[in-house]
Amino acid sequence: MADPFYITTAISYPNGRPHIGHAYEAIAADAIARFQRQAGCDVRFQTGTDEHGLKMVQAARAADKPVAELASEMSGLFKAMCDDLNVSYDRFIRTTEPEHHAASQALWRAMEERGDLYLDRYEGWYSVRDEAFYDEKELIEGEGGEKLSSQGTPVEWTVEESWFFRLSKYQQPLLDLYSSNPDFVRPESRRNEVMRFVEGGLSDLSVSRTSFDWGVPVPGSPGHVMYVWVDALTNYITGAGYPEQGGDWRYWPADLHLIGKDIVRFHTVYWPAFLMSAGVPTPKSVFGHGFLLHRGEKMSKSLGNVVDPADLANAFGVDALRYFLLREVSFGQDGSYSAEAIVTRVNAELANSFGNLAQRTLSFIAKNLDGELPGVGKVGPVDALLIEEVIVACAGLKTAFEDLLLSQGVEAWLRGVFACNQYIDLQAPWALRKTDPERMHAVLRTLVRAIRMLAIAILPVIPEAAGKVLDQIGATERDHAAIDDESWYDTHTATGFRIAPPTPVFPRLELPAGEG
Ligand code: ME8
Repeated sequence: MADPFYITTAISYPNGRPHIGHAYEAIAADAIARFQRQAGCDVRFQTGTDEHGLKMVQAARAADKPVAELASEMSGLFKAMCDDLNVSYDRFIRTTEPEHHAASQALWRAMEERGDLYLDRYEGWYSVRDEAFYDEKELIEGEGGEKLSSQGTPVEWTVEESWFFRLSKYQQPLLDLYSSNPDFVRPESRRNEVMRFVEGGLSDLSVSRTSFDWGVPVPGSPGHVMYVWVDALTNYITGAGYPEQGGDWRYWPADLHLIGKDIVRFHTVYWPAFLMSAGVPTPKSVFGHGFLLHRGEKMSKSLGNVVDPADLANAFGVDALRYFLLREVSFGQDGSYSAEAIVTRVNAELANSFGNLAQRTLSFIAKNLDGELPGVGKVGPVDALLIEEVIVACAGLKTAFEDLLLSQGVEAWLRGVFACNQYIDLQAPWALRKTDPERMHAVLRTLVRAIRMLAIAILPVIPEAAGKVLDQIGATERDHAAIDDESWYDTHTATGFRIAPPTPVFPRLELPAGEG
């Protein structure tokens, strides 16, 4: 049986339309999921929407709609975004599903049985924007002297009867978890932040609300709904079948929760503590990616720079957007995007480099060899050298992706593409056509082999375009293991496959009117 690999994104608040930050997270998770499938894992990839909480109630009030209606409408847009961006999720979960309510209540009961939940009164600061409680010592002063959370969001003094979770009890177990599993929080900078936070001591956490009823009811406690983060985090085990320990439970513990840097504390402090309390294994790793900025600025409705990912995908193409985001941003750090940056990078690296390589090679074969795959020909030492460089480039991508160094992985791959372009310029098959057709065959054959390897390696990033290149050369095996399959070419030639005149897979992009 293939090894299971369970990857999740955060589940988004459907209180508004998806933005490019959501698209970024979904695309990154998708590239990792596709990569692990190619490596032969039994991948389970979950994404979805986080539909409860006061923030949703307030958004619905502002939109003058029932909250369930707003949630359904916006959740549909998040799902459509994933579909449009070729995000290959296995499950799109909504926290309003009955199955998720049952899982959340089961987790609650398990924590209660452990003696970790007690009823008390909550008095303190709450930020609706973050759906988070803050200690007095974490607050900062706003420009008008008002109190703000450490994230700069408004806070309200809240007094309610509430259930509490004994988070304080888990300080040492959490510190033990971080030291026994250094990959539990990544990247390193986030791990240090979290450890410092936990070392500073943990207060018990208010985990229920009575001031509204849009949430998962607390079992046996009428009038209380769960604090939205309790049920939100539970989505990850709902997706593995909790509380049943049947077939899907093999995916748990998750291999990777991919989330943004703003919600690392919820995933690396509260979540493992809830799980330990309930006697459920903790996830293997949480990775907090950086934020995507628009021309270096934070996106906000007031600045009017919130970009709909569908507009970017329409303007530049899905694969161009995916490539740009994964290549441009060093994974784990903040990154910036703009129309010019997308156009420049995609034209340089896809259209002019990989695209041009495939286009020149395949159209030359279609035109001059009637599409027939070239035979061995007159082999030279440079041919084996090129193949070696391409193998190293593809292996570089693989090692980097295993460590979630996505941008470095694409960079390693590009070195292989550049090597091919240099080779084609130096070997000049078009000149050999008249002078040395046998040598031309060897050169073209080497190029087709190299193009196939490069296309397989880059599939997780640009699945549609790389898939088309592979279709054009008739390559059907697309797993990682197939990259090194040296017999492929000969077996394939024997089928009599012919390359048809190719249509370019990576058109050159133009800056839309009014941009730049
Ligand atoms: O936080 N760049 O939902 P959300 C990159 N429901 N990523 C960004 C971003 C940006 N500019 N803005 C947001 C929530 N994100 C909770 C999660 S999980 C059990 C519950 C990321 O809709 C953000 O960091 O506010 C988070 O990982 C995801 O988008 C959803 O954010």
